[in-house]
Amino acid sequence: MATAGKVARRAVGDACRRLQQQSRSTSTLEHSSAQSITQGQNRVVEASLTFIRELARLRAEQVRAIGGAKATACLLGVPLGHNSSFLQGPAFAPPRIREAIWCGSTNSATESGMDLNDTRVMTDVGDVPIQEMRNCGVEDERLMKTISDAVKIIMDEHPLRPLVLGGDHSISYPVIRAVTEELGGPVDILHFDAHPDIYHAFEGNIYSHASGFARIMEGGHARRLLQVGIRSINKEGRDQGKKFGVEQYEMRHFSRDRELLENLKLGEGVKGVYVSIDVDCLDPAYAPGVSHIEPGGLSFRDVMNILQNVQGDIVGGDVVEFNPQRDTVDGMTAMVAAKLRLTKIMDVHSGRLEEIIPLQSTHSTSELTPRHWSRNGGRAEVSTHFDEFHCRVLIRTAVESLKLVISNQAREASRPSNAVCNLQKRLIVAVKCGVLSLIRCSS
Ligand SMILES: [Mn+2]
Repeated sequence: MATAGKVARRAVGDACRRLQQQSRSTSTLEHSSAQSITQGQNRVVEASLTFIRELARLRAEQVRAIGGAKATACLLGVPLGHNSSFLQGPAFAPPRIREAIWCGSTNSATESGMDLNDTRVMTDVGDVPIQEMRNCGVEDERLMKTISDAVKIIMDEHPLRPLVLGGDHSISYPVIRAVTEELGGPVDILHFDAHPDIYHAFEGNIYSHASGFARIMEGGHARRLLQVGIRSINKEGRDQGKKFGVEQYEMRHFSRDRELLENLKLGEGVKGVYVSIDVDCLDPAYAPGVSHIEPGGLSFRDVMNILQNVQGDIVGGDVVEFNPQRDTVDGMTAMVAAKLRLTKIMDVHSGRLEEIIPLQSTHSTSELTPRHWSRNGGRAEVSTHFDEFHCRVLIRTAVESLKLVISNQAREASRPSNAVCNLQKRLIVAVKCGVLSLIRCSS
């Protein structure tokens, strides 16, 4: 199992190298360059999906081996920001949200008692390599299809269900399209947002983050679309909403609608419920790290109460539009994004609490997650329980944290504080230990 990921990763590297070589030689082979570039792009896309497929298989095998899970939330990062109409920072969000999930400042329990260290509650297959594909000239329609394919790959692996970390809101369309195609029918969509995102096209872009729900409704992917938190809506937004029969709950009426929204029963007679959370649904006081700051929004508690009370089978979800470039230095919005996606979505994904067989404390495949490491200040023992995937997650998390620390230092252009130095040292230790463990896993 450990070598499958390695083979896939090597395939991605080889495909990229071949494409680069091809690109270099196009000047001498102009007549065939377009064709060979297309072939190269095909290989890069296929290699990217192969890596996600192998990871999904591995994670699902682990979950099934432990047993007891009816559904497991499977994180999939989609670092795509170029369909934003204003800032493109959401492309950098997925690693920041993962960092917040495993941050040692909070424990790993959800409010309703699920433990995120239980791999049956939440697992992760990494990111769709959006920027790498764009660097190879892969265009939007193909990118959108690749996102859909990645979601289908996850859904093919029982009991995984996709929980997508954006990215800007344009990614919800390919994700929801994949979910409904895979399930064979429409879903009910619970959509939290300051904006309805339902322009026919925004500035000529039909894939704009402001147009995703027009594509979703045109495609017949939703029976009901409930938009909650709306407070930045113009005539076109209202007209389009009427045209598609969207239920738009505007913030100006929130106190009136609160009871209804806290008692939603969705997904009956269709294939389930999909939850799409644009972080800007929250008032910027709770989540300043968004591209479009709209005062007068929901509180974190408001969103939690609606999510925790919704009745229905949640078949997938996304958290989008977190922009780390506008967050506070201590990552306040990253934590909000992390916590938002760890509530009701998680709990339903993992089946009812009583359907989970409690793990023996001596037999936890995930007892040495990055969270465990940060709790021990990076001094955790290297255990044979440490599988390849956890090593990779650990290394990635540590490297990303290190980058953040270094970039913060550079930005501040001042002497780093002792706290920052200590964090840096711990992260370097974590990276080294992670690499060592990886070597041990592979051998
Ligand atoms: Mn929005």
